[in-house]
Amino acid sequence: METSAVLASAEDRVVDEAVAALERRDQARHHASDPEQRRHHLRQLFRLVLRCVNEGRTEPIITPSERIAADRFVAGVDIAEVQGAFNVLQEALWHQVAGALAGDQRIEALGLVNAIIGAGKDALARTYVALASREGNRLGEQPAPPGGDGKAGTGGVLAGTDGLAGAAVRTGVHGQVGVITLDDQRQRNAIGAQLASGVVAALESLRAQDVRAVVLRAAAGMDVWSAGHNIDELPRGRRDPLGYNDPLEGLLRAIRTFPTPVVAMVHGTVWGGALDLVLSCDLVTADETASFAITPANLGLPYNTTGLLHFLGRLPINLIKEMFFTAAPLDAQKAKEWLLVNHLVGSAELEAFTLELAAMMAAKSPMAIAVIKEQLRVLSDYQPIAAQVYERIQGLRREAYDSSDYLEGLNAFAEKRRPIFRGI
Ligand code: KGA
Repeated sequence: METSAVLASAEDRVVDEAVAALERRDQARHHASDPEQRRHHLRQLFRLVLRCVNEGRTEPIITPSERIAADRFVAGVDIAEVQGAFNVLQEALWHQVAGALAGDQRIEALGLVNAIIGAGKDALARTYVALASREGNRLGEQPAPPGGDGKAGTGGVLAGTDGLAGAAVRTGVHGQVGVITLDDQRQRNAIGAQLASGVVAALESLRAQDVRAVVLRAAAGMDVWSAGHNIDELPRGRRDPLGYNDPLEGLLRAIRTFPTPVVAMVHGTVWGGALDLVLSCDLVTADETASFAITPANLGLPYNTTGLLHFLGRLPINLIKEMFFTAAPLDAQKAKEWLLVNHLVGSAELEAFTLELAAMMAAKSPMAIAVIKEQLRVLSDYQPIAAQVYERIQGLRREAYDSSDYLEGLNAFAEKRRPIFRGI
């Protein structure tokens, strides 16, 4: 069953559960509230989430969330109170999704719900912070302090929305440059539904703040820029591992269609689908610790056609073949020689250099840049292909992801051993 159908049929149940949760909270705090008004607000919020689910994007919740924040701010309602409605709705949605869907569908749906509510909460908090700073900080909080990514700058202050886009993703703003920091040390920034939706929400938040360029980086001190697709979240056969709705695929589209330049700033190692992410950014800066590997052959995973097109648009085919067939990391110097990296600079300079490069682009005409970026995307994606040819490719890929080799690749990773591939 589709996520939208599951949610559409659960509107009353979700709203009831969320209202009841808020009432329980109020009773515990001896607060009085108007249940009918609250039900009305939660129903509106639910319908916004449903619209986002139907459209497969988070944008429809952003402007209304900003409006909700502005209304409640003027009414003197505490931010925690307003965020509470989003939180209880999110929990009620999780319960519905978890009860009605299973396996990968459930993971995908939860990721989508998290991304949508996350984008709403982010918009809400951003509006509160902006209004509060105009009115002398009614939030009673300072904007989040600069993180490890905040020391070098372009003269601007890091107006932190740190932590709002999701636990493993932080955002900051230097002048007109947004910085998105991947910070999941535990799983080495492996890209699953949560991290991907966090980055998509961070992009939306930065777009609303009118940034003119974005830097995508790993947290300071990490040796791994990203370990690629979260292997634990890959489907175990009988299903395209990199289908259109895969969270990493959604993230790549969000970066590629984002209207400002996005610079991947690479310190550390890049693996598998994370290389697709780096190459989906508009420019790449790196230091000597950077290396780049594309590793589906280690997993027995047939890479998706869209992904191969991304590589074909960026790198020579002999390099693509060597990288895919050996799965061996390309070191920083070779990556520079093959033009995978625009600028290779020393570790000590990487952050300042990248922010300066981004600031240079941020000072140019945003309209011209957005249009040229979109033209280049459309032109480089343009690959007329007959339906029969595409279906043949899909058929070949299906044989590979239904094979015992693919399962062996996943099992070997989980069991921390070398895979034994039999080619069947
Ligand atoms: N997915 C899920 N969990 C991962 C992961 C991944 N891609 N990479 C690492 N982890 C987990 C790992 O299982 C371990 O969990 C923890 O992160 C730290 O990793 O603590 P646990 O529960 O055991 P580890 O290996 O101990 O860290 P390390 O020694 O610092 O080594 C880091 C690297 C990145 C070198 C190592 O973790 C690694 O080789 N990871 C897999 C890299 C990879 O092959 N990625 C490709 C994923 O596939 C992909 O993107 C696609 C779509 N593809 O290739 O086609």
